Amino acid sequence: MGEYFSGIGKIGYEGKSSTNSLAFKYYNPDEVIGGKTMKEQLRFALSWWHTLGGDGTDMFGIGTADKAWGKADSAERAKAKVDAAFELMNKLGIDYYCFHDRDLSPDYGTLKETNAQLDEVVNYLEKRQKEEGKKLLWGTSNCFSHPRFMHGAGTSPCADVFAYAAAQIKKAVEATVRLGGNGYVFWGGREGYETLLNTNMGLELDNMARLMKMTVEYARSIGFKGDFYIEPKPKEPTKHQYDFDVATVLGFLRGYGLEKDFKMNIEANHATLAMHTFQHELRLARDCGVFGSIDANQGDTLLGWDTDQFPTNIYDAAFCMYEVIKAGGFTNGGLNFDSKARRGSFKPCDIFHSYIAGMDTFALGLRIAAQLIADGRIDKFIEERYSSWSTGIGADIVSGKASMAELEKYALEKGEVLCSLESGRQEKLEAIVNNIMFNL
Ligand code: XUL
Ligand code: CO
Repeated sequence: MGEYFSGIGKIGYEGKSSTNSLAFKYYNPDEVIGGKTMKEQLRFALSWWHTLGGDGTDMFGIGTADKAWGKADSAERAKAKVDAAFELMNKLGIDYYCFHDRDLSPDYGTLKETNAQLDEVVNYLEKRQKEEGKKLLWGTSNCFSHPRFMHGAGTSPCADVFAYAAAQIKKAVEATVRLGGNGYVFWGGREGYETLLNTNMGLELDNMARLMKMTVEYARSIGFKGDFYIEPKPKEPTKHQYDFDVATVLGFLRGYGLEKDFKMNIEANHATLAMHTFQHELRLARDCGVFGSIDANQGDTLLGWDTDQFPTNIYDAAFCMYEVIKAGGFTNGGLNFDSKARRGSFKPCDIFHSYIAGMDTFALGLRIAAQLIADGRIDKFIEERYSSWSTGIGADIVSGKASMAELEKYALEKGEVLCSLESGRQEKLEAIVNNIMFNL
């Protein structure tokens, strides 16, 4: 087994004044921040698809990066990818990885042959992950790339395609369980529509729920103890994706009685495509008890698609880690870099620069979030802003004691309530955040 990234050694922590581009400035894995080591708080994961497979191909041009890993034969390449992945994880100090079934091993034409080839790679992966002490954060199934999924998988108008997708997911779940996966993700690849003129939306949603129910039952029956996640995204590849955003997915889960089995895998770029902030999606998931895992990346404010850039926005990372800490930290989830280096960043060392940038961004975000919480001004402000709900009429409303008639009586006696209001103090709070951030 050769070395794929010769000339690059283990990436160490050198602190914020280092100018070494192959060193961490903020990520110090064993340093304790907010009661846990940074490694435990952040649970970084490598994405198999972008990192080992993504070569920069876009709608206007072929790949720019060599991701053949020195092998022309696809079965040999699949194993080489495993070796390259573990070398990367070891050098970057990343403990977890995530995959789609077809990232590990491609489609070989028949499901039988495809499954047999996948087994070979899973066998190898199982052996190598034990040797290297690496873990599977989550697995998933690619039910969107092949032409058979052109109209969707679980939401295809064709029952044969549904059956095929179920068979493929069954196998992906088995691989996830064998590899000790902490989670299993549903991202609604082509589960959506282009036009309602050809779409039976009610049936498609019912079928999607049927597929999820079957998956949960089967996975539990073969011993899967981890979490199931839905990863919301509003559009792309279809014009309208059913798993639009956290709120929509919550409605779907509750409507079909799936809410006890699923949490959310929230991706930053998907949040912004849905016209939400990343923090909005995280906050809603946290408040509704369905926060699970994160796909860390960022979009571009000028581009209306999923650019999957490595995250470098410190504000977003800080507010994200604030929500993660407030949610009690990750349990089965983690921070998966569903991110790709730009097409022009095509050299092997760009993979390192990208991951270092992303990991340092979230490490700094964690440091800031812990400071925001320790400082207490933001939390105290929010607590005081809502203090009218813990006494008097507010407490009576919360406990269900106050009726509409009593509230009417109260309002009539009280008169104008404008004078009960306080300023929202947004600018003051934003300045507090800046003060904490730039004092670190
Ligand atoms: C696509 C996306 C997927 C999911 C897993 O936008 O984010 O890679 O994370 O299928
Ligand atoms: Co994703």
